[in-house]
Amino acid sequence: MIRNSNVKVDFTNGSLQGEQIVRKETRLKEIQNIFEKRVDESQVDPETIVYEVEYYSRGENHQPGGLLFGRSILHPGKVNDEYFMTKGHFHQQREQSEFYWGIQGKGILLLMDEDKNTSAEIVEPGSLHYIPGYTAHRLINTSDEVLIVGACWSADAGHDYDTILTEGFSKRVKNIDGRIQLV
Ligand code: PAN
Ligand code: ZN
Repeated sequence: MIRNSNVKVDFTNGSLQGEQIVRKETRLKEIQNIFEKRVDESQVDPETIVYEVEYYSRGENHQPGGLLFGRSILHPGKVNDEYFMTKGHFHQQREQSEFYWGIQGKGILLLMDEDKNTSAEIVEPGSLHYIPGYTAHRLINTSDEVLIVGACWSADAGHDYDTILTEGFSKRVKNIDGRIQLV
């Protein structure tokens, strides 16, 4: 029998429709400590949603050989001189790589290897980013509109957030005198 796929991707914004779509939102209060300076609650509400992730997962989630496909939506905003960004992580299985691609908006993909060498790539509609294994990755929205980024990664890659939470990235993207700078 020839049948329809049970999931659809809207390539204008990366949104997924269908079964087995996992969705998660992350609020500022959950990730306050990734920013260098304290969140000033008179400037930005800790309940603000910083980013949303959705991906197609066929139940073989943590099994070897599986793939996950999805998108991240990073909202515009700042905490002092830093832009809204994702927590960032190494994969639990360090050798696992990942593809990102820009769909909407503009931002930066910050990459850091295990020796803390950092590089940064501009993410914009049509840009494709290969994140090699052994490389931590974080998205930063440097614009005033939403940043949407597609992603495809190994289902068993896993996320190691602790290393970044304790050691951080060796560089930060900041708005200094109205300019985007890697410092
Ligand atoms: C992405 C990220 C997503 C959110 O799907 O998980 O952008 O970032 P954090 O996981 O760092 O909060 C990915 O890289 N998966 O492996
Ligand atoms: Zn990843």
